Formats: sequence, C-alpha cells, structure tokens
Amino acid sequence: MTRQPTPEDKFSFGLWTVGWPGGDPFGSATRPVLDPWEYAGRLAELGAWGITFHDNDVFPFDADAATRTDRVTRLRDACDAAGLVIEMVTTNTFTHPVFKDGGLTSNDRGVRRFGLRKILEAVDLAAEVGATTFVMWGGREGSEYDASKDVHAAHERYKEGLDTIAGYIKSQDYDLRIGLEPKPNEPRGDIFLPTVGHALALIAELEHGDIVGLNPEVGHEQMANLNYTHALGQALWCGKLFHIDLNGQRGLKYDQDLAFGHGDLMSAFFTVDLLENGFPSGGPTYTGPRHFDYKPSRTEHLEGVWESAKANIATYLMLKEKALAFRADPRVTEAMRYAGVFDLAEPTVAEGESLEAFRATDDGFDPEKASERDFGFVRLQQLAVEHLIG
Ligand SMILES: [Mn+2]
Repeated sequence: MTRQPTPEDKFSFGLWTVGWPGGDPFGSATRPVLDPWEYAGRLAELGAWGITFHDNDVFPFDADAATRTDRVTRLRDACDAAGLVIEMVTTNTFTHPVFKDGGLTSNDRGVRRFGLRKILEAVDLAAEVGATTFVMWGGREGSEYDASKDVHAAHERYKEGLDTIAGYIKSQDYDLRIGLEPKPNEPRGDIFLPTVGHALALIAELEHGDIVGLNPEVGHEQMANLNYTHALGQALWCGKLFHIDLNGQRGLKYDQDLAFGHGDLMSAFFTVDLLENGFPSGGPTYTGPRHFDYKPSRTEHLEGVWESAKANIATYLMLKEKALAFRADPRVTEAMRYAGVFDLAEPTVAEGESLEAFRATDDGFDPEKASERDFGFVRLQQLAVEHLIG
C-alpha cells in the first residue's frame, strides 16, 4: 500500500460486502455469518471511515420493535467505539418472496403499500443513525416478460413512490438525500432504471426530484457495456452524483462485484482521475464517500475477506497517486492542450453573439484544412498507460 488511509479519504463499506457469507444461486454459504457489529472494529482498523447497511443486514425482516432497537443500538455502539460514521442506509425490498414482482412497482397493490411503508420506516432509521444518503436499489422492479407489465403504469408508480418518500424526508426535515442505483438486469430479466441515464430521466419528472440523485455502481453500468466514468460525469454535470458504489466487473457477465480495480483497471484509473482531479476545465466535483460495494469471492475465508477489503482501499489509493501524477505531468498537460481537451469548455456561439451574426459568417473555415488536424488522443492515452503501469 502506498500510504495509510485516513478519515479524510472517506472510505466506506456496506455491511453486506464483508458480511456476505458466499451463498450464490448454485451453492450454499462458504463462510460463517458474524453479527453486524462484529465488522466495525476490523473495518476501522483497515482504514474505513464509514459503514452502510440495509435495514435487514442488521435485523431480520420480521423483527419486532424491541429486537430492532436492540440490534441497531448494538451496531451504533460498535461504530461509535470504532470511530465509524454510518453514512448511508438503504432498504431491502428484494430478498423476501413478497417482493418477487417488486416493491414500488409490483402488480399487487397490497405489496406496493407494504413496500412503501417498509421504505418509509427505513428512512426514519437512516435519519435516526445520522446517515445523509438513502440509497434505493430497485432490483426487483422490472419484469421477465413484456406482457406482464404495464410500463407506463410502472413508471407512474415508481414516481409516486419516490415522490412520497422524498416528500416525507422534506416534511420531517431530515438531512437526507435519495440515491437511486441503476442496474440493467439481475435478479430481474429487465430492471426499471437500467442505467444512470434512465434514472436521470425519471428524476427530471419528479415533484421532489431536488433531493433525488444517483448512486452509480461500476459493475452495473459495465454490465450494460457502458462507460462508468462517463456515467459519473453526466451525473455530476446534472448535480446528481450523491453517492458511488465502487467495485470491479469484467465485461458483460453476471454482476461480479469484484474488488475495485480487479475488473477494468483502465476504467478504474479514469474513475479515480475524475473523482480526485475533477473535469479538466473545472465544474462540479464529487466530495462524498468512496464507498465499496463488492463481494469477497466465495473461495476466500474470513482472512480473505479482510484481505479483499484492504485491496479495495489499497487499489484506490494507488490509483489516486497515479491519477494525481498523471494530471501534474507537464507532458500530459501539453498532450491535452494538443488534443483540444481544454478548448471544449469554450462556448460554440460566443456570449452576446447574435444567431444572425453567427450565421452570416463562415469564420473563413475550411473543412478540408480542418480535416487534416491531428488530435493526438492515442499519445495522451499512452501517457495514461505509462502512469498507470510504468
Ligand atoms: Mn453489484
């Protein structure tokens, strides 16, 4: 590891990551399950600043009020003792069979009413433990068969649910924002809000969309063959990058949830470059948690769990060092200038320039001459490779 992580790095882990015992659709668990509060001390030792959890990572689906309070209190005490913040809370509307057709968009209205109540309770829990982000991954919102779902009505119900939750957050004066987590498929054949772009489009239709943004996950965008760094970039541009889920994915497969950087390393480099250095010509930056949502492979036992947690942090810090050096390299600045990267920030039509005046001139522009321009993008990319592996 290049250096020890500090709280300023804002590394955080979902309890369901290190807490995943390794059960998958083809095999049972390969590791014991610890109580949620047993993870706090070790995560803090590794350099984590925060943790996150689903309601049912901490107490069972059918827990009574006393059990719930007891288990949440034990977790909070362990976090306090370890110096960890609980930065995000989310709700599980996917494991219990009642949610097999979704929580907010199930065809069964009774399920929708139950799901919405469960989410509102989790919102109260999030506020109670001091979380500032409430993530919503609608993994069961979707379908396998097109005839089975009225897509128009489903989006109406999604909007209704989100506006009800966001409106409730405002009415309670909670310091909480919602982060939608897109995913294209798995567990449903097709999930609603399959990409960051789809989620942004839904948010634009909301009444309380000002406190609804994104929690994009590396693997989820890459499962759709999309560019994760571009997804972060557009969410930032919209002022909607509220939270992130860092992990690794290799191509169009099931959701691998590898450690960060263990999938597409080049893409991970540019993700860290954007998070740490921002856009080349300025603009909004991300200052939130560096949150890992990965799964320690089921081949690992408990020692391997901690090794894999450490790997996420170490890789992030190594990439950060390299990304900072990349942007500080005068050869890179020169290559970016040659490539016209900084020129893109200049408006195409000048401020105050009338459209009439604009159309009346051709700027003496010669398309044939302009076609001869060399952009040097490959040289710029090779400099990135050199910083990454050199
Ligand atoms: Mn995932």
